[in-house]
Amino acid sequence: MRLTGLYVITEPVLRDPIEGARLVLEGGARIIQLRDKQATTRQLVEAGLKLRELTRRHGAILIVNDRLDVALAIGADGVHLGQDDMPVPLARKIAGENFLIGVSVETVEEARQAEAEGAHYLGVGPMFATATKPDAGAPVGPERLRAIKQAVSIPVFGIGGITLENALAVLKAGADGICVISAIMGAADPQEATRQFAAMLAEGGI
Ligand code: 3NM
Repeated sequence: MRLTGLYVITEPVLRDPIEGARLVLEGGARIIQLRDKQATTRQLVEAGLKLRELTRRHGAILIVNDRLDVALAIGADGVHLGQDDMPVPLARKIAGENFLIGVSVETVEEARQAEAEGAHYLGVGPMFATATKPDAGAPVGPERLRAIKQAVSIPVFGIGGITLENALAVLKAGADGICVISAIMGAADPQEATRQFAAMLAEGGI
């Protein structure tokens, strides 16, 4: 599984997750995360099963945000955990060796710890100001990503406020990929936005 490049996250406030995922998969995205902070467990499972079918058809990786139980139940490839979610060693114990575990980090210390505990990749953010996650801290910027990238050997993704205009700065800081919500799910044409981000990543050598 290739854990680099464009990583697109769903946001139901901006676009229906299934429709959004279909568009970005058709645009070439190969890593999708199901994220819906408002959904009931039942709704998450229903959306997750549909996304599983869709991502499998496109040969794409499916990650579920926060919820290891839902990720396992729908046959996702992995789970993405925040600092207040299930600790990585326990998630690993439940999910087994091959299940992908991504972790949100803000500092070099958190990054080192996540790697030592067995995370497969890191999300570092917020890179820039973002309205999508109101409880996100102050932007840490691409320089923090650079420091984290130098401290760990697992793939590092930048997240938060990333647009076509500022993505290159994140890549130049050493990111293996970028996570995007609003600049794609909130775009008039998510499929075209995905293509533009893919071209940008290619320009950044990813
Ligand atoms: N996590 P947008 S920032 C889900 O910093 C999420 O960990 C963040 O959305 C973090 O691309 C963020 O619209 C929101 O800014 C990303």
